[in-house]
Amino acid sequence: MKIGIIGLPMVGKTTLFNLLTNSNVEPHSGKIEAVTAIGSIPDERIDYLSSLYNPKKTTYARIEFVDIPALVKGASKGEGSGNSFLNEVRNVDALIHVIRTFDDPALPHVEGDINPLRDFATINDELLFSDLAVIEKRIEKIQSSQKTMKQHGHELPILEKCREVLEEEGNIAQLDLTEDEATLIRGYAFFTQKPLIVVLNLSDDQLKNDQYPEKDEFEAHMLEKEIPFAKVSAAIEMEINQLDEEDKEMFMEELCITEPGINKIARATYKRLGLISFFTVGEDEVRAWTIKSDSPAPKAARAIHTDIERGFIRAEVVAYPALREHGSMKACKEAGLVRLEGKEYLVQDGDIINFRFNV
Ligand SMILES: Nc1nc2c(ncn2[C@@H]2O[C@H](COP(=O)(O)OP(=O)(O)OP(=O)(O)O)[C@@H](O)[C@H]2O)c(=O)[nH]1
Ligand SMILES: [Mg+2]
Repeated sequence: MKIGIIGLPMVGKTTLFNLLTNSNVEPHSGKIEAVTAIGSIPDERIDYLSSLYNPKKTTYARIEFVDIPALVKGASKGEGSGNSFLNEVRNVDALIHVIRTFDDPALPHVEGDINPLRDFATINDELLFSDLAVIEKRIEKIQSSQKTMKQHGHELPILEKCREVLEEEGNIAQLDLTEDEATLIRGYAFFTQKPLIVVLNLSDDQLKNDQYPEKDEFEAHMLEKEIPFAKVSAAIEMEINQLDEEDKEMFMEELCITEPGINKIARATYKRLGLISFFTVGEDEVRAWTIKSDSPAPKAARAIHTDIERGFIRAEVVAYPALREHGSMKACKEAGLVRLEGKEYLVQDGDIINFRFNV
């Protein structure tokens, strides 16, 4: 899975990217190319399983993040460096929009003051215009000759439907598409069709007091639009990460940071994308696997290897809380908590699974 990080200039995109992926990209380099790196999603359940099995290798769930250059108001009309680079990152599965609420006189906000709802709308418009530009270009191309009309004319109705909803300031995600229509436009990878998660970058004080400018207005809008949002303080967390464990805990407590920002972001992302984790355990490896929720057992097995899906016989399943409570697989077996599940079983978040298969 690949998630693009977008937002206005100087909001903390690169700082967040570094935090999420443990990278070291220089902040505010004014780069206009996208940078990609992989982040491990912390999971206490994996920590525990790893302490139990002492495996050679421990693998957390992974998400690929892309630090996308800043968008500015009017970029779609050529302002700043324009937004043509956006077309190079259309292949992301979801977008994180970073909005800044921290105020720093040394780093003025591009719009002069802090207003998260305005910034949300500015970026939304840029995504909308960028999709619109792709659609208009395509329609023009199709209509340019009889030959292209004959070959691609059937795409016009759905493209026009998309154009219409964008012109009314809606997004393509809200269209009720038939399967055929969805297939026809899949290749365009429209931004306004992608799941969106908002990350607010707060100052340490704002995070501690859960207060920032225009908070009520902003949060009401997010709830109304059903957009998940997470509040973090990227720069502070970066600093805390450099400390040793003891100091880390002390600072987190002092700043009322109950959990690292990446956990909040991962949770919002998994929820928005309808994802869950299941685990495999053993002396070689303890590992988290990410799948769509409501996946039947053979489909979940596919995340590991298609052979296991093909040769699926049964799944031996223990729920994580049961293992945590009883302390070993043996004790779970004795307590009758290891279930044998068949093809129809829908894998649950936190299931520890041993697949039996035969190919
Ligand atoms: N005070 C404060 N400064 C921050 C915070 N987050 C980031 N910054 C600072 O803001 C500046 C810009 O941060 P970046 O992470 O480079 O922001 P960006 O959005 O990637 O910026 P561009 O790529 O130039 O658009 C840096 O000097 C950061 O140290 C924060 O939470 N508080
Ligand atoms: Mg940056």
